[in-house]
Amino acid sequence: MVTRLVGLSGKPNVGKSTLYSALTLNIVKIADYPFTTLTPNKGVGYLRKKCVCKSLGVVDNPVNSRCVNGFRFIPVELVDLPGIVPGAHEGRGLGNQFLSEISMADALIHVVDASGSLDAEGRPADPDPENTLRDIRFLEDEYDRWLAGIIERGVQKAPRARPSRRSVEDVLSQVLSGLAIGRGDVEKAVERVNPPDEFSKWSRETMIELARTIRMIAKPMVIAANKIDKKGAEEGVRRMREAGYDPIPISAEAELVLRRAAEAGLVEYFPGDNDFKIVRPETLREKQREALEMVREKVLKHWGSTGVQELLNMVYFRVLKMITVYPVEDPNKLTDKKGNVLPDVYLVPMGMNVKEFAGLIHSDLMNNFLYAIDARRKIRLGEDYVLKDDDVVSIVAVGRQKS
Ligand SMILES: Nc1nc2c(ncn2[C@@H]2O[C@H](COP(=O)(O)OP(=O)(O)O)[C@@H](O)[C@H]2O)c(=O)[nH]1
Ligand SMILES: [Mg+2]
Repeated sequence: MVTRLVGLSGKPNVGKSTLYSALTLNIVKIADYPFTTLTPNKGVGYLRKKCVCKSLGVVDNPVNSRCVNGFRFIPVELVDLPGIVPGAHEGRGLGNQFLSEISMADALIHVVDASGSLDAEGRPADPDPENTLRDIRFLEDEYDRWLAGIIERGVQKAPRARPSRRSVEDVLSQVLSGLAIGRGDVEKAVERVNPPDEFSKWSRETMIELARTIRMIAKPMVIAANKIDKKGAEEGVRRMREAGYDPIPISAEAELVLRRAAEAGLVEYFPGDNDFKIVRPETLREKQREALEMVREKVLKHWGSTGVQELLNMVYFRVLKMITVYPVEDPNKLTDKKGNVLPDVYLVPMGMNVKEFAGLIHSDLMNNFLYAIDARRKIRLGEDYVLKDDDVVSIVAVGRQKS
């Protein structure tokens, strides 16, 4: 599996921890999954995607994921980051620590209060939809200025090489290597910004421009417009859209209420559903019933869902451009060695070929790769075959040849 770390960022009190709790309260948890909470602020959430079992006409028994009512729930890692305040790039409010933590993530969910009722520091304020736009820009700006600082210091310390595009890329890759920013991303950014080959000619603007471009390439961000159950949220969402952003409206609190109720067996609800069913109405306390009805009226009926599942799916499937692939040992029975049907689903980056995929399962499978079998079409696939979403493949390697 190719794992990506997704970070929850934003100013204080926007609902990062609530969202994190909701996402990591795994009502579909895999019985013997090795971890749920990795460290105090790192945990496991689940993507929800239609499983291939139905279209293949089989009943599956997954191992690395869960299948519920024809939907696969696929584990992914999340990190709840400390709140960021203005001036963070200069070290304010644990700013540097925060910004380096942000850098460990491969993608960010930027949580904002869609109702706009928090000031820049996260204190309650009169609702103002402009606050949402300010929040988005300020986080980007803090990160860019911090990254520009790192670039500036790194470039000043760089050994003198003959000025060339190549040496610019070398130095930047080196400087940024600790921030989960790869050489490929650096090359793309340098190509776009086209800075002078000589570092001495770089202005502060060049550094900021490079930082901004690198951020957009290496740390893609999705905006979670939280607290849609609150007054003024609709206006906030509209303003963000008018300004050209693509926020996902969510209510972290509503999702948390639903998952807790589902975990307690009070309701039937799966993340991403557009409604829930009260299981035994007589066991509900009045307060609980009221809270649930409020979620139904203010969130589910009005917005279609709490948005929380869509948000996580969006990050992986659209922003990080991951697809799902099901490896099987037996292409006819669609099983692993033990007879589990469609045991695993892998998240892989779009564009990966089947030989690279074999390497994800086991290095031997890649090194001894002969060909793969497309289990749907029952045809051979060569090593260059580029995987498609929901492919079901069996890898054939030397020493593991099928009779
Ligand atoms: N109305 C409403 N309040 C929320 C929602 N999500 C979080 N909150 C509240 O916002 C406050 C701050 O939440 P918290 O998760 O601690 O924010 P953090 O500082 O960003 O981690 C708490 O009082 C939450 O109950 C939501 O979806 N709707
Ligand atoms: Mg928090």
